[in-house]
Order: sequence, then C-alpha cells, then structure tokens
Amino acid sequence: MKSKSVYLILIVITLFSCKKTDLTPAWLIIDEIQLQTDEGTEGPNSHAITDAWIYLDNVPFGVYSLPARIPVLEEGNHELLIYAGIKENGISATRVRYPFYTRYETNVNFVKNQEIEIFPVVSYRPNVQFALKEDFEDVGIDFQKDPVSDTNIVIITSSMYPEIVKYGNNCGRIELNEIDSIYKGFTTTNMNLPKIDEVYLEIDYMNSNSIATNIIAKNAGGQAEHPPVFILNAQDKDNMVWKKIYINLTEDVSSEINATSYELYLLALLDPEQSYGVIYLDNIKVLRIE
Ligand SMILES: [Ca+2]
Ligand SMILES: [Ca+2]
Repeated sequence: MKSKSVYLILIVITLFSCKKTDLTPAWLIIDEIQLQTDEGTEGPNSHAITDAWIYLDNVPFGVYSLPARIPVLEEGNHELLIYAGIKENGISATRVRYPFYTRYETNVNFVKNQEIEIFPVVSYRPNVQFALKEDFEDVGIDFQKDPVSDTNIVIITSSMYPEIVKYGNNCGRIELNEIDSIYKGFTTTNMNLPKIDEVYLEIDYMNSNSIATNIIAKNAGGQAEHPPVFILNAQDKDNMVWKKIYINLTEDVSSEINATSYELYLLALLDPEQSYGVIYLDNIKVLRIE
C-alpha cells in the first residue's frame, strides 16, 4: 500500500514537471574539428581529433564524439568554448583534451527546434615547441640505425609512390622480411624536454607490421632506454590507411629526474607468422611547451 502511494506521488511529480518544463531542444551540429597549421614550421595539418570537449558559458557541457548532433536546452545567445579531444596512445578508453591545440571560441544563438552548425578550427598553441620534427622532406633522417638492425628507414618519394606518400613529397619506409627482420633506430638530437610539463609524440603511420617506440633518457652516468610499450599495431596489409597517433611521453620523461637530454627510438621486429611487413612513417614530432 505504501509503495503504491509513493508510485502515485512520483507520477504526479513527473506530470507536474513535464507541464512546467519545455524540453524542446535547440540542436548544435559539429561535424568535425579542423586543424590549421603553418606547414613550414609545424608540418601538414594531419590530425586525429575525435571529440569535442564543450564548455557552455564556461561550464563543462560534455564530451561528444564527432560528428555530433547535440540537444541544447538553452535559448538565446551563449558562449561556446570547444577543445579538441584525442585518444591518448590510440586507446579509445583514454580520451583527453590535446594540450597542444588551441581552443575554439564562438557565440551562438540557440533557438528551440532549430539546428545551428559550427565549424571549429584549432591550431598548435603559439608556445608549442617541436623538440623533434621528422617529415622526411630533406635528405637527413633524424633516426640513426642501431647496430642490432639488419634493415633501415629509407625515404620514398611521391613521384615513385604517389599512392603511398600522403604528406609532402616524401615519407619514410621500413621493410622487414625473414632475412632482414629487425629495425631499430634512435635519434641523436639531444632533445631538451621538461620534467614537469606534458610531452607528446605524434606519428603518422601506415603499417602491415607492428612497430614500437619510447624514449632514451641520457645523463652523465649513461643512458636508460625505456621499454617499447607504445605500439602501433599492424594493419591488414590489403587495407592499410594512414593513421595518426598521439603518444603521451610525459611520465617516461618526467620520471627521469637526472636526465640531461632525451632521444626517441623506434623498434620493429617482423611480426610472428609473417614473411614480409612494411611500415610507412611521416611527421614524427615530439612536442613540448616552450
Ligand atoms: Ca613527408
Ligand atoms: Ca629530416
């Protein structure tokens, strides 16, 4: 008996509140967030922005996978701030605001039942520094072959491989087979990286063989090579596409409190049960705030 009356009260409250509140939304449409770059200093505008982190009048409004059609119960003029969200380390469960992109700001006028579409554009923040930027456009490659390697990164050109090179005129290629089955390369650029701020690695890649990476921390006593825990998984060799990954190096870098400089290494071994594998790389960047 008691539970029945509670149920009735709930129905009455629900009906009452429905009458009072008009739940007809306005619709905010965001298809994508674009990245605008200065190609000469920052490289092509390749990105893998997956989400919009939205603030409405400075209050967190939600994180939306793009493209998005978002119901908004506000009316009238409001301020929107949009931050570009990415999958950290390529993992869908780890979605973060990318700290090196600017935010997009705009004002919108919400009208019930009406769609309003916005076209956010972000860029690299002005104080972002590229501690490493290898785009394979000049003759020098920032990765040197480690003695364990039996193959190397080579530069391939868009005139020879127009269907493969996507950014600029060149990209890097590593080929592995049963005889030449190991590639390891490391930078020799003495990267100066901060131990309190965020550090990310961006890589554009297309690969039928997995490849792994991490940092090498150098100090007066020697060097520490961190395990190759960041892995770009192999794609189906018949359906390879260029992808981009954002790897968060912050913990690996900042845990090396005595490091005087850092390098990056790449490690690829022919995948099990394969007789051939190829890895294309481009726009390898290590980013920090100045
Ligand atoms: Ca390139
Ligand atoms: Ca280069």
